Amino acid sequence: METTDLTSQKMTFDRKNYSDKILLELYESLLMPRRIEEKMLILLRQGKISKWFSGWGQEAISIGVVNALQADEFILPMHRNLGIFTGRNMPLERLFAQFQGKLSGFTKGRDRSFHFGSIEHHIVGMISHLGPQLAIADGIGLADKLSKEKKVTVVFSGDGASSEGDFHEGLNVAAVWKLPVIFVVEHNGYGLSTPSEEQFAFKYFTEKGPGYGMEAIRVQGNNVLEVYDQIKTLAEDVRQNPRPILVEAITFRMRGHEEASGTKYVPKQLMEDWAKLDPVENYERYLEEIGVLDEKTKEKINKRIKKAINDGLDIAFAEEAISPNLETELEDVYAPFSQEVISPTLNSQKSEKRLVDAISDGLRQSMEKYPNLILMGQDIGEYGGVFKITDGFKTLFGADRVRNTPLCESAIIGAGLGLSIKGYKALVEMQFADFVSVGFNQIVNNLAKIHYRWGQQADVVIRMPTGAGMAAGPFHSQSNEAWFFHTPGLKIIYPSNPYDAKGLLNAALEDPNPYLYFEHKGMYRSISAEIPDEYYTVEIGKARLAKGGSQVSIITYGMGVHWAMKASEELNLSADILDLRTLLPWDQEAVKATVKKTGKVIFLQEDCLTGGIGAEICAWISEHCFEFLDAPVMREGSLDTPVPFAPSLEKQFLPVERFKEKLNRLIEF
Ligand SMILES: Cc1ncc(C[n+]2csc(CCOP(=O)(O)OP(=O)(O)O)c2C)c(N)n1
Repeated sequence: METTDLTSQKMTFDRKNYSDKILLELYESLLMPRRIEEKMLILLRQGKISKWFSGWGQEAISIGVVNALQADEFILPMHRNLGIFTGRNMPLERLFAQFQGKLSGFTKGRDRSFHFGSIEHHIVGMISHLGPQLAIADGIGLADKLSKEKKVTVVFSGDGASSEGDFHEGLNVAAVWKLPVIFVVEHNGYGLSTPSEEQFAFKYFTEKGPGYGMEAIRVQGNNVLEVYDQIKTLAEDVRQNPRPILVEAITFRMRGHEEASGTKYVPKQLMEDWAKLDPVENYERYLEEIGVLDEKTKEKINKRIKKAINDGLDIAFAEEAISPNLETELEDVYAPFSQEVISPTLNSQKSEKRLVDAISDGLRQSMEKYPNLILMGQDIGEYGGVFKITDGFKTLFGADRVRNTPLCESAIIGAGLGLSIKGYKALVEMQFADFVSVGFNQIVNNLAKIHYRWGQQADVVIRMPTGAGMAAGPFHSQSNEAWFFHTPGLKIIYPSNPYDAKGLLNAALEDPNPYLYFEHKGMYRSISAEIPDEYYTVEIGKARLAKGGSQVSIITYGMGVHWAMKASEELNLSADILDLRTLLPWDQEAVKATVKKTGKVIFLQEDCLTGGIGAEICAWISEHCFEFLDAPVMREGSLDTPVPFAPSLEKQFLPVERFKEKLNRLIEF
């Protein structure tokens, strides 16, 4: 749409059967974010706050929405939705403390402005990346639908953010799964300096809804009564008949993207036209015209608001700046969880299981143990997953809990977080670990950071079929554990045998923190062992001595354990082989113990050498175990190239032969 078309709306109000009381409540609710913003703009000029994202002129959308929903229905706002926060009656002193980075703010000074959520207020705040919000709303909507809660969730997006892939994925999943989610697009003409016509080539978002198989309506975003009435009506309908709806709210961004960036690029006339459509002034005039608002009431309301703002600011300003506490900062990265390892009973029944069966067995038992555990992944339903881990699960647990998903890794991981927010557990299967690259943002920015930022757990496990050796080429063979190893807030496990595979998966599903669970495709059907039939867990963060020896320490994980065993046998070595099992957090004690024992250490990984897990652990050994070393710390890994397809090239890529040579060198040192 040409941005100039946006003003074509006429501001007419229709009170329908709404009482004077409701009309006045909406007025007071609408006035609050405007008055706060006036104050914030002054504080910004005085250098008392550092940044401000203005919602000036767009307040009617937030206020219409927040008042139309029930207090326990989730709203997922963006950066111009102050009215959602005030409309949910958040204590203003906490809100202001949040803006100032104070301890009593919602993120304890760890994140800025509107980047926070509050379960108490049923608000899930954004991360800077904008689009990932939509999938979280899908997860919340899915939880409501599964629990038959008859609730609706509202998520916001700007018109600019609608160009992100996450927007498409979020809407598509909601449409396919008929989720009770209202997607409100605030069509405000610009995304930073980019006008709508440079952002997308359609006119109205209402054209998009039907393309997704979704109803879509357009509202005058500056008309609080219209937004309120439309959302209220839709919400009542969606609660009874769960489905997604796209609501396009036409409005305009009256100030800069953030205050420092200004509005020079916006035609002056456009600003003037839109100023006439100011949501606060027009609604106020309407209420006066119909005799609902008089001077005395107006004064009373304004006084009340002013006092609330000033009181809140006094408290927030009086609070001292945070004095950092190292322990709390580190502790809050993860949700509190203390694992109680469940060991198998002494004479437990055992059966021979391949790695693939062990994973499937653990998953099935966890599904039985946790009725709130939901599986999601491509082709995991009827088809049983491409590696058949979930074969028969749909019959056992039903299609609600074993969910075939569209092809959209980002939305499904985000939906997992949404489920977690509603008290569910989610397990997401990547068809191949390689495809996690298109869900990367949700993992490293949402799942990993949410507990540290505002104390929300992300009870999500992501299964990662990984590894090379099957001539599957660069996109079905990668070892990508190191992509995540560097991200605080995640836990990473990588079993090398059926016993650990089952026990570690069960353990990960018990823990409310986000996990990446790597399973080597090459071991699925080639490695088997007798393992207990009953449910058990393996300790997270604890390495396993795969073989005891005295000449040399080989520290490794996954397929590396099998290569190390074979090499030490072939070379007739007495090697101490340490299987890390958990990569994050890794077992420093066990690493130190083996180095101390042999004085010679080599790290082996299937992943490319540069920047891998070995790089970190070898650096740590050099720093912390220097006095025990009789030789340089060595490491071997795959070549620093993509994983090649042809078997001869792949053989050269993998570290097996180079490792043996290096091991010999180390022994002879
Ligand atoms: C993935 C990503 N790319 C770029 C940005 C920088 N950025 C922040 S807001 C914004 C414009 C968003 O426009 P829109 O969605 O229309 O929302 P509006 O600011 O107009 O309310 C941009 C480019 C970002 N936050 N995230």
